[in-house]
Amino acid sequence: MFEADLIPQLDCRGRMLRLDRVNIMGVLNVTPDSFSDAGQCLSLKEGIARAMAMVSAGADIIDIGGESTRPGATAVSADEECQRVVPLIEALAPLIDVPISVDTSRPEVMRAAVVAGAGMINDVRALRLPGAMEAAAALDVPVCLMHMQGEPGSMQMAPHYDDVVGEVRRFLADRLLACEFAGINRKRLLIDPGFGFGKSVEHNFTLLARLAEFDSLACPILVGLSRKSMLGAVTGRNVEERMPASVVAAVLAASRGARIVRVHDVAETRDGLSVLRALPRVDGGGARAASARPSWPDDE
Ligand code: PT1
Repeated sequence: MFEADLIPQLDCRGRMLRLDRVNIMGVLNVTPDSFSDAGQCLSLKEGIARAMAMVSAGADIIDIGGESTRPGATAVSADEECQRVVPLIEALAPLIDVPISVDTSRPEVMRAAVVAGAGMINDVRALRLPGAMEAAAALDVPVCLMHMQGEPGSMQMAPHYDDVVGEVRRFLADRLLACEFAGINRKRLLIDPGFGFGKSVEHNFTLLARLAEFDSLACPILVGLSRKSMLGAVTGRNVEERMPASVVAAVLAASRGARIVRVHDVAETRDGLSVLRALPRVDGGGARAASARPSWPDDE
């Protein structure tokens, strides 16, 4: 058997994502509210340049989204969403070696994006929109299932949980089962607790502290903490000043088992993860020490 066969990895339409280490997912939003050039969308040229810069800085996957899902965001039409992401994916795919994921909940966008060259689906609605489950199953690419309470327009109004970790875990376990029932192999599924999606600051930090409890779902964990308001709440920083807190949050998530960190600041996150990676394994520390950091390929 070849050594590569022993390394757990995700096949993103021929582009591999290794799961024996922490991967950096670089965020590329193609929404007018993300990059405000007086309401203009990110130009194709600029999108390609940003994606290639993130790959050069160490991104292992690029996540492209055409609909903002941040708190209070308003929905766009499927046509508009396609027009934003498809030309960029088409132009970018031949220029980079790393996989591209499409951040969408709509089946028509999933199909068009995968035809254009995307190798993974990142769905903040966990394939709950009509037709999304069937589309993802037919496309046969890895899918990230994220937890969200409510919808982006209203999710931050009154988030409530009796047991946030238990409820998010239960939701993800149910979605994993629904996917398997629809014919999606569990080996192709990732889970994400959905930081900032219908959660109070306290809910978010409880999920981060107890991220390792999602290990029992036996799927790689993806997290997005970068620049989020939960970091603003504890630092008092505006969104453009949250890079250091974001790097710390990404490293904390990785130390608790996250395999993919979705970030804006790729180079800085890479440095932070290098520090985590430098920690030798400590014997005799019991379960805490064992889970303090993920295993790395160069350990053996
Ligand atoms: C995420 C994520 C995402 N986040 C996945 N996809 C966003 N899988 C978009 C705030 O509180 O965490 N995981 N796609 C961006 N969403 C938000 C949410 C941005 C909350 C900001 C906030 O500031």
